Amino acid sequence: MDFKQSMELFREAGKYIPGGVNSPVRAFRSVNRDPVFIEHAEGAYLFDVDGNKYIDYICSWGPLILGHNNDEVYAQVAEIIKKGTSYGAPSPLELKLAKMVVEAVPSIEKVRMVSSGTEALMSAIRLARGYTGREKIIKFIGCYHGHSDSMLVQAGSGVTTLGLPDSPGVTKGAASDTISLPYNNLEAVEEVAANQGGEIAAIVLEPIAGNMGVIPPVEGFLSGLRKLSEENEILLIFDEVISGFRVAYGGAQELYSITPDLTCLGKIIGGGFPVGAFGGRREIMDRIAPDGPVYQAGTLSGNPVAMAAGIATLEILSNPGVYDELEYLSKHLSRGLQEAASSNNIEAYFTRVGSMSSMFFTDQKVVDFKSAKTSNTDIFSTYFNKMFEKGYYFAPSQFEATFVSTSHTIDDIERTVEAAELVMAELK
Ligand code: KE4
Repeated sequence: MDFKQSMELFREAGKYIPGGVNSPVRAFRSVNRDPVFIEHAEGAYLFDVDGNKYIDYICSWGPLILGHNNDEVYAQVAEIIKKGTSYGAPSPLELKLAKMVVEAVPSIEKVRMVSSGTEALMSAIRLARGYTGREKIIKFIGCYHGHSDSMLVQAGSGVTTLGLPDSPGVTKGAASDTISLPYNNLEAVEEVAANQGGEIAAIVLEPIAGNMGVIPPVEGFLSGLRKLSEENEILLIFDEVISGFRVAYGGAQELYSITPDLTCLGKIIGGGFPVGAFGGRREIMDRIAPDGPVYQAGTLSGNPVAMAAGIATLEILSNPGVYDELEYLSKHLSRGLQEAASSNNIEAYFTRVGSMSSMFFTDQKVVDFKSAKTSNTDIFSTYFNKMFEKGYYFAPSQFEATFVSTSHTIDDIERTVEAAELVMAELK
């Protein structure tokens, strides 16, 4: 594979953009290579500026559950763009997507659109504080909830990938109200609630962690948090920016039958356009301006183009059989990689919920950040690079998720597994 043009672009980009990228994980730092620049994408495939083709297992970090340039999404976007791109005023499309989200996620009675997952979480945290009159927030080590100050405390995703201490610029004040506890550790939450329950506005978590690699909730964790939060009048916030419409049409809360007080969404509901959303019970959401005193706003919130793409995406996802297809493809991939690793005596731990999965290069059972960090990131980097150079584009970090889309074929999956078998044989 030739990467000449990408390398030239990356060198040039470094002069104008921090790290040459507009989001740190894209810099490929933890896999010790320069990123490639994408020229176009189609279905399950990415094509870089040097003409190399890849099977894409990042899917734009989750949004493209239907693959790149889905015909129906494209058609609806092309149609709306003829009518303008941003009105700065209400549009019927915002109402339509809001109603689809409310119908899909019963815990959401009202929803506010924003332009990113970070904005959704930041707004939900402010709302929880405004609604309860309390200030402290419990989050979980290794979960990533976007880059707003109070969430950048022992965060996952790029913060973990780049091995950054909690980010400079986050003031002690901002961080002091955030309590970070080990994921899947209910006892730790019970202890804090016993001592400080009355000070805590919300418990926020990814109901399925996707930013320290994929880590499902252990039996009783979510239900225990639900019970604990009710007993202490703490709001339970599910960050479903990844899992929303990913693991089920109603998200992780449908899969595990747990009803949070607030839910944050993003990624898939924008169909590849900038979007985020937060929603929940009417009595809480009515505290948001202009009905209530908790201020939140956004120039491009509910942008008609993003709404059109989101509507088209959810319309397709609501069809019967879509999640069965995603389950079939993702199970086949995960099992194939597992067989490739075990047949080559490569120590690896596998996790999967629906069409989000991970392979950790460790012999430990991975249930939280601490056990995820036992993974051998050098072996991951070697595996990543060998697969990448064969045309298989996984997340350039041990601490991210692998996604499949409805545009992946079983042939794509089987070719990927065959390539992994060859790579694993070289690793041992
Ligand atoms: P954005 O602000 O990036 O739209 O969403 C933040 C966010 C919130 N909550 C969860 C569970 C998330 O996973 C994210 C963002 N995910 C990362 C990758 N894991 C986005 C990729 C990136 O940072 O470039």
